[in-house]
Amino acid sequence: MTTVLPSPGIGDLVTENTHLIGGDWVPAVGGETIEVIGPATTEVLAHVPRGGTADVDAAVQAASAAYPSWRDTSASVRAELITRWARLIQEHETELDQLESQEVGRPHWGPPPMARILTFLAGQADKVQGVSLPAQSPDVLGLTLREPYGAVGSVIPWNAPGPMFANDVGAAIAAGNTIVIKPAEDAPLTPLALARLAIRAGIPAGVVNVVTGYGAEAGAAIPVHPGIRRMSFTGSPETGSLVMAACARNLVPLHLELGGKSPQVIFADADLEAAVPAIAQGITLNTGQVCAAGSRVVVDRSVHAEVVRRLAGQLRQVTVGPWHERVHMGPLINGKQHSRVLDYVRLGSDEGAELIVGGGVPAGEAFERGFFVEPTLFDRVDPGMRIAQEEIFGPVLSVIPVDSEDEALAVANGTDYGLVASVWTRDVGRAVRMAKGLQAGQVAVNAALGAGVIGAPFGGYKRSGFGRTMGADAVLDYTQVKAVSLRGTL
Ligand code: TXE
Repeated sequence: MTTVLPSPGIGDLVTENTHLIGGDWVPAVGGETIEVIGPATTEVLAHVPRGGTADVDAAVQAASAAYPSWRDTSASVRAELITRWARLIQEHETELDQLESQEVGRPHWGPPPMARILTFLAGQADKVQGVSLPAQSPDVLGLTLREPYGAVGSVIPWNAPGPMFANDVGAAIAAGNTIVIKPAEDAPLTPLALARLAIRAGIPAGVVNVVTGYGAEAGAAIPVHPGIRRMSFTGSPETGSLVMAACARNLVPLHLELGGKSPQVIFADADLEAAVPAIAQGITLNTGQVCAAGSRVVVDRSVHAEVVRRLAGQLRQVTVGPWHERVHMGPLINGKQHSRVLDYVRLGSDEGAELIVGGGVPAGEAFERGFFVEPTLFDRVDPGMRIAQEEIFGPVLSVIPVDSEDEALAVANGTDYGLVASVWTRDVGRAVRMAKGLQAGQVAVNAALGAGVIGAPFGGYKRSGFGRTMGADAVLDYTQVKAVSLRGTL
């Protein structure tokens, strides 16, 4: 394992101290900046503007001014521009991968998915359709139009800044909206680089605006701005509830993508050779900082000991370290998340769960700086424990033994969250019952969560949020329906 972080720099897609408003790369109105820290080394990677209310106001004005012409641009031209953007991203994929690796701290994991996401969304732009409606009289034509909202707002988190940016911006502008988006203060560089490529692709000035800054400043200014017609937020339930309250002021429609406590249910007849590596990967990917992370293993008691033995073996093999191809798992994003995850690990032991693997900071000089934690496995977790109920957002896996299918379903559904779930069984009848019974926006059967399905809508049940990203539904979510009745003279 290499423990030296390569220093590729931030590349030339990002110009320090500027964000994008109306096609111009400008500093914050207040002139202040924020340091972006690499979580593997705690070194400053770059500075970005500390935007606030005035910057958001300028961005919303630019988005509102650009809206009529973008709305009226033919859907196939919008699709072509977004496709060109996707191609440019592909041409710069190594640079983008390095940039995101550095600011999030994750290891290199192959070409980033932004080009694929945008190619899919571009293909939806000219498939936004209304319907024709029966009319009471022969001289009346009834139909629906699906129209964009106007200037929309978005706040995204730091765990996957590139894909989050592509998902939200791509869907919004494919549908004909213009957007003001605030990336997380911890990871704004990949979004700024993607925005630069959007401009290079020929997407007109003002269609995509990026305001960097802190959540309580730039973030909070977006949903309350009277020019914002629709809002999208991805992040914690606590902040989601603040954004929802802010949207209530101007009655702005909202799409919320919050966290998860996703169950992975293993029955006695499961293929453990397939299930266990997928589950280990599901909790160590991006150091567990994935809203869909499968953080609870709900396992039939008859195979429980074997599953724990195998999971422990898998997690012990996970190599932890700074950015490098051969490292499986990088650091957590910042000091706050580091303390949060280590506090949850202590809490798990205090609550009486059995610590099987990990539980601390890896030993060695390479880990003295940076926000590293070990992959951690708790066994004999009671479903009521806080470590089984609350999103930890780190590589901490809880195993909960159960005695029946009914109990497995009750435990799997027994949290406030409902983002994704997986089931491992060879019994088709049981697979069908579980797929229907699980309260989650996505269910995978005998497959890793998501399982590489293209165009699957993604979003939550219960307190994991509402609205969908990623599929064709994401573009439709960025439209509103108008019913038109047209009377002609006979
Ligand atoms: O999230 P916040 P944090 C969960 C995860 C994590 C916890 C805390 O459990 O441990 O949240 O992370 C912006 N108005 N998720 O504190 O605060 C902020 O600048 C408007 C799950 O980083 O939700 C950032 O851009 N915006 C999640 C974004 O909100 C505000 C991903 C997310 O930050 C704001 C991230 C405000 N008042 C964390 N305050 C997922 N679902 O994937 C902050 N922000």
